[in-house]
Amino acid sequence: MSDTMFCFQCQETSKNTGCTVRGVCGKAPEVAQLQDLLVYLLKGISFWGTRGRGMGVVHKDTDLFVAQSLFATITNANFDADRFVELIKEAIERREALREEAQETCKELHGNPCPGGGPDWASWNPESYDVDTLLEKAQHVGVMADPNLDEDIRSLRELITYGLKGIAAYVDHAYILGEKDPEILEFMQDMLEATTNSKLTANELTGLVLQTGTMGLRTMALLDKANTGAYGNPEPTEVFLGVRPGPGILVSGHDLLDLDELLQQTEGTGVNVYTHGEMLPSHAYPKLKKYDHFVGNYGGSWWKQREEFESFGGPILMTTNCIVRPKDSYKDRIFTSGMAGYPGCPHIPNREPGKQKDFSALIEMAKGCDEPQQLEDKSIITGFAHEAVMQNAGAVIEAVNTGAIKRFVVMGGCDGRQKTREYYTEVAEALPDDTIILTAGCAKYRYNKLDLGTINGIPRILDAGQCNDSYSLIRTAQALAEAFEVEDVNDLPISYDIAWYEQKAVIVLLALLSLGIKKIRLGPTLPAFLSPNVTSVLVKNFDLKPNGGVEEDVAAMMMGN
Ligand code: SF4
Ligand code: SF3
Repeated sequence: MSDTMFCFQCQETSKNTGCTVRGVCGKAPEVAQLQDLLVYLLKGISFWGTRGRGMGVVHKDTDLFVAQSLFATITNANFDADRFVELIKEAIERREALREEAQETCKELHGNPCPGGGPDWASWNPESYDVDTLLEKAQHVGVMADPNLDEDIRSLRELITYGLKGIAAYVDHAYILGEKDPEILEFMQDMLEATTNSKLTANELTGLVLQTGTMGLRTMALLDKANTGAYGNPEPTEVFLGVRPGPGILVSGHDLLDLDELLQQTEGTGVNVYTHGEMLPSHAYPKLKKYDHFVGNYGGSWWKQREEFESFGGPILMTTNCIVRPKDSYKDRIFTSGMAGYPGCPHIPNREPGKQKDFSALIEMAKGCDEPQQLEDKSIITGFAHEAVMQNAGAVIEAVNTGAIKRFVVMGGCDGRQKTREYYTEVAEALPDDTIILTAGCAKYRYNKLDLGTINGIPRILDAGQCNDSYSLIRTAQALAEAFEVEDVNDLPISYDIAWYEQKAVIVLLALLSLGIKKIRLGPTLPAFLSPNVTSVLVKNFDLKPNGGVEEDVAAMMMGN
């Protein structure tokens, strides 16, 4: 068993080449290796899933399981080795059930047990589920398992895989709220299968990258339907950043149903609920903001949690990424749910049919905890998702026509802890007063508390919501294109200065590229998993560029470059 690992899926990867000893995110080599093995086995499920589908053999729960398992491997979602052992075991059991039925059906249809036993990922069974046995196998299945693989092919395969991880997160959220689209799950398996196909050329894989972006957009649309269907269209809403007397529970991540059920279960208990990180935009949903004890947003971006969770004092629910290794001072107050996990922190079991998740452990703990210490007392505005922007479309269009608004700058994406991300604060400050920042995702925390004023009453920072609500930014761009009768969205006065960190930002980027959007600035570094040739293709076809200096980038964007 080796204690080395290789992971380069996120922006903070070591030396911008790859984490090989331990993740910069805190991921232990053992967890990284188990994640590699899980992804390998998901390709095995996809082998049988794609073949079985052609014969009418479909295991819907397994299709969703593939998405949920990929979701568990995104950056900062789940650090719990035991959980990955369970997922590996379930993956093999599900794959075997699918294989048996596919082979039997094939025999019935064609008279022979086609298509054979399949490749290793479709047929390997461990002697035991002992972690050492699994880790031994994991040594041979990771990103660098074949050192002779062409680096462009590896790059494109990983780009597709990371895009799929973003899709996985969003489709899981949609399914949780009852919005389903089996073709998305099928597509994920088609693409996982494609990443094992040695016949595919770099050109063909590039085509699949763009198809992944198109499916990413469809997934974000599905999640938008799920969120707005369940909770109404977000409304521009002032969110209080201070605290109220009384105990509180802090909710982070992206899962709105967890938040909804927690709000219902805390109503009338005297326990307040606060959001952290990517949960901030939930305050704009009519059916969530109605709760009086839903007090406000506490703190800032995910990477500040080591200080902010300590001062919060009460229990914290992490519904998805981003979890940072907790300090001992508050580790016993962290709970995880869904696909998130952290060793030693209690995990709230999934809901049983027709029932809610049981958050009583958090509520009881909150009653005995210190009250949150106030960090700030102002408020900020969120809730500028597509419907809210459409309702103000007249004012926006008039402001563009009169020259009051010269340019929109999309600055969505992820935040991260690297100091170089101060660039985004500086860009927000340096942009001229006649520009509007369109944002979504936790990238907003780099500038959402700045007082940038308004243009004709329109706030200069329009926050559409979580990273998945980048869909709203695309809808806004399309609506502007219609209003100004512009055929090509690239002709609009919109610039893109996107920050990325984890794989949900990868799918947002691919969605933008699939729409033909050009001249996107990406930072604070280009992904390590893009080989020089793949980068050149993106530069040539899409004019994708790394962000540069603040002044030069602002000047270039104002010139439409
Ligand atoms: Fe490194 Fe990012 Fe992978 Fe964590 S997720 S191990 S920081 S590349
Ligand atoms: Fe943020 Fe983790 Fe990506 Fe949802 S919370 S955008 S980084």
